[in-house]
Amino acid sequence: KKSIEEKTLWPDAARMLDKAEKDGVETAWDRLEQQTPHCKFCQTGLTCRNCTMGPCQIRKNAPLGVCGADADVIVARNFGRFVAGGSAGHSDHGRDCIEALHSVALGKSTDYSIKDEAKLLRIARELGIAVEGKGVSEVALELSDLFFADFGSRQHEVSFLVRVPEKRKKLWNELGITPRGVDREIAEMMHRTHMGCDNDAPNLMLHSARTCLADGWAGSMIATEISDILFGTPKPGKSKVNLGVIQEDMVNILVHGHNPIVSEKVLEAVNDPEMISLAREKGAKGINLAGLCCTGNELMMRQGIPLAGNHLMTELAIVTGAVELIVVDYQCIMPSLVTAGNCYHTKMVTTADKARFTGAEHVPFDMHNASHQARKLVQTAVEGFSRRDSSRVEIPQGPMEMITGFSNEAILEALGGTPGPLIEAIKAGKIRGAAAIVGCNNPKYRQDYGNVNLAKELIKRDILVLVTGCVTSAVGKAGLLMPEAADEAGAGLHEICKALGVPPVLHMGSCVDNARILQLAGILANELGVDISDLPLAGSSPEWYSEKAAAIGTYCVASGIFTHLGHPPNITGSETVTNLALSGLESLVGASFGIEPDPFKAAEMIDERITSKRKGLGLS
Ligand code: NFS
Ligand code: SF4
Repeated sequence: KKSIEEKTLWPDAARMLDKAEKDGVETAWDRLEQQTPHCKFCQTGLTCRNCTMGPCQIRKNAPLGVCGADADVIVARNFGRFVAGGSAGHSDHGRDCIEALHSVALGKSTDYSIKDEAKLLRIARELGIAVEGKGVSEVALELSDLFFADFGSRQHEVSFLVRVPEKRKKLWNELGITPRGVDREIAEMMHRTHMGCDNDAPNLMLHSARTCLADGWAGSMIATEISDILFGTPKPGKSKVNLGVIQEDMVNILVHGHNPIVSEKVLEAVNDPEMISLAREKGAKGINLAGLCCTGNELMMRQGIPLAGNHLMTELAIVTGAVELIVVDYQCIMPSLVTAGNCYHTKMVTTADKARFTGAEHVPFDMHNASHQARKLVQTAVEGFSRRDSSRVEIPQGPMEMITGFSNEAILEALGGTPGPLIEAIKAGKIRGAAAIVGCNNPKYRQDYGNVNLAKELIKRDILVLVTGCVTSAVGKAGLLMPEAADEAGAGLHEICKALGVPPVLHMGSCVDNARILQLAGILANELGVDISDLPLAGSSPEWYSEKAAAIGTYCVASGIFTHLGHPPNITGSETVTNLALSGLESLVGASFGIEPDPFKAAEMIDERITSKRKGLGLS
């Protein structure tokens, strides 16, 4: 049995794990213990359930499934479906954003509006839409139509490939992995992995790459750009992170999930004076909103709303006993939250028809009722305040301060409008390169140990760190998102951070916002006239768990960026697939995966990569 110390890096988590045990609340760590050891066949990818002649398991004395599929085919098929699931998640979120923009453009929704017209026009122009003489709604309509088309089957390539360097596009064309349409690539993956279709592991892996490229350069990128258009492009600002952002004397509402389409409306309702006076009538000082996971990142980036924590903090936030309401939309929401909530007075409300949780109340949100529904929710929360049992409340104190809001627009502005100064700093070796640390928590690791230590090691080596998703909370709690953290950086990075007044670790948003990092890589490559794979860049997901994280890793590699993972996906049962992932992809797309659970060794691995890329560019 793991000690609390072995489960997490954090005092706030440790206190709540202790309380959970006393209160009889089961957590992911407990259930992991019950599930260990895991099935070895599934862990290595050697189980196939794709038809009823099976299920089949590949063993020494049974090397082929009933249909004749071998280990390579089964592993590659399983991986293909895995990343198709992740790509579908990000992209269906993107589709919901398009629907919002579309209904605003048609004047059908008064619940949403266009907050950043300049960005709308800029993107429309970038994608070849003539904007002169047109009204904002007309442009928004044409842009949403174009994005809808990016999900279909009639385009030869998704629109945002205009951001991809020519060399990379040529390479994708030659390999036959140019992403054509988001839904098309995902559906084709389901088709290819039906029994008796694509039975060549490398060919399946190429389509995995294509599916994930459709996620990164379309589904996710569309989600990010429309969210900026509807809710504002992030600018640097202050916020706070850890469970201490939950307030004892206030009504506490947590938003969890992914799409700002829901959480932004909850924020509006929380700020409604009528709601606040209702809360005061009930004896609370006011209404406090905090975020969890990615939708927390969305609200933090644009509105500075504090973050209560990441993936493994979601159950523990409820254990404070001070949360009246947890509002969720979709993805990464543990079904156990309903049960945890029932141990206290915490109500869980679902908002998406495609993500219902047995035992939770369902208050469906759509484009035409969001403001109304959000007010209803906030009212429910306020009413819940009187049911709080103060003898069971325990909130860890002392939230950490952090700086958020580094969209590409904000980064370029900080640099004086062009990427030139960043490139100069890279050339001079003051910034030796950049690494994006992204993704999740996984109870198989000591929570955030890998996320935090990798970031610390990289900044020491003058490697600028960019973070999104659940790594945000990790590095934020460690103080690395403050300008003062520059003191922990190497001399070169320290100098640049001090000059610009920025932290050595930049918060760039939620997981779909990894698209911002792709865009930045494209900008830098184009500026230098090279391919993305020539740049001193790396990606990393030390504690990943989800299908989405695997999709991100895959589009990162397929875009030419070496990507470290703390542990491999379930592919090790096939030597062909494993070798392809770890080295074979290098000759195809100019990047591959690296696996290393130890963050100090991983830093070494990333450093080596960045050094060799610098050499390739003729830099010392
Ligand atoms: Ni990303 Fe967001 Fe967190 Fe992992 Fe889940 S919230 S989309 S998948 S757990 S980083
Ligand atoms: Fe078995 Fe082949 Fe069916 Fe998979 S597709 S379950 S390997 S028979």
